[in-house]
Amino acid sequence: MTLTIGERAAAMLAEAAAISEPGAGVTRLPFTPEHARANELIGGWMRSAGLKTHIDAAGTLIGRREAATPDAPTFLLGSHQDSVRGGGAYDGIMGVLLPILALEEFGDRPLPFAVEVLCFADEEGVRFPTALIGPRALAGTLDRNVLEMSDRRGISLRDALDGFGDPAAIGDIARPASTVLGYLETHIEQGPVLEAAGLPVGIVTAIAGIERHAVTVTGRAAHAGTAPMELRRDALCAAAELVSAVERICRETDQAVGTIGHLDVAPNVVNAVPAKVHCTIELRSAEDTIRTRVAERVAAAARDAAAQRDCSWQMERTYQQPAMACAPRLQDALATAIKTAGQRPLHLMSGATHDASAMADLCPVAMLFVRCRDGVSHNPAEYAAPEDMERAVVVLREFLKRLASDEDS
Ligand code: HGY
Ligand code: MN
Ligand code: MN
Repeated sequence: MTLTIGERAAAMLAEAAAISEPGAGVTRLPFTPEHARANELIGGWMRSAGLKTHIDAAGTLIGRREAATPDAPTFLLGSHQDSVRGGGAYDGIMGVLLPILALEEFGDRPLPFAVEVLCFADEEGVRFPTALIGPRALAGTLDRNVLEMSDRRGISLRDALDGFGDPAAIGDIARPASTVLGYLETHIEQGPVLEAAGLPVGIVTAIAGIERHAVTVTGRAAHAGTAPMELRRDALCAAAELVSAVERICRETDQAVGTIGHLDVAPNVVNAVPAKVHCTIELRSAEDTIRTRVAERVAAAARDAAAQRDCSWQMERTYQQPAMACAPRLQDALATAIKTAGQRPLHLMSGATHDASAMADLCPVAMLFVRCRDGVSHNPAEYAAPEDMERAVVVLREFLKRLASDEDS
């Protein structure tokens, strides 16, 4: 029985999803044995579609299709192979697979531009307190100091990358902007907008800006039974007030969201007043000025919460990327491709960040969103329907055909 393209995509993503650490959902972190096995599988997908594969110094798996003429520019597509812990089967990797399936249609018919499908190693920033080293290396914006950052086991990004790419050469792979036509990332929406509109695909207008802070609140451990309440320096109570403040400030600020995704308590035992809390604060907004203002208010809330309990506090920004607008010309080309594919174009903002955020420093970028069931993502229940994935492949094909006719003319 011949599978539809959507059914093939679903089966291939299910196979990829099985390449994971044990546990619910998909846990596939960068520069791990799971990543190596995923690269083998995805490299096979690329080669079956006629792409030549290699891994660049930043650990990006690249499938390349040459142009009709050797000095032609390249159009880039792709997304990331890694997941969050306990994530879904579509975030990232679907945006690597669908362009590969779209390219099958062209067989070995040369296009007036080369095409590369990029499979970035680390977009989520879960293992290391940084992310996007692949697109940043291509854009020439990578701060190589991040190679010294370590994961929770003390393994540096440099050492982890060594088995995949070439840390010493990571500064040499920046692409000249003149050689790149643009970058188009296909991604599950991770939100409810397309489902609410009854549409299978959408066009991203802009990607939210993001900043992450590492917060430490320090009080004093004490006996839970003998320490009077008024003499305590309870770090967790101070942190709890800060957590509530982040929620309150972001609820009352339009276009801002804030999350405390990680929190550790020490000594973390039932009968001791908490001495220290480490937590992360993440803020996002489509407007950078809004995000900056929220961060100021959050820092003031941390100061007050700590002062009221005679605790000290630190809040260090560990990551940030500005809000990024997608290229109007590529958005228009996507809209035309969507209409040609028989769908209604809908434009929407992305609250999630993506590899495209960093690729925008190299070339014009666009994103094609695919409907996400219940808007659920970063969760094992994440789901994109085979028929929606098929429609996205048709849109990608129409987009590349239109780009080719523009380039030819
Ligand atoms: O956090 C994000 O927005 C992306 O999924 N890494
Ligand atoms: Mn993603
Ligand atoms: Mn994600």
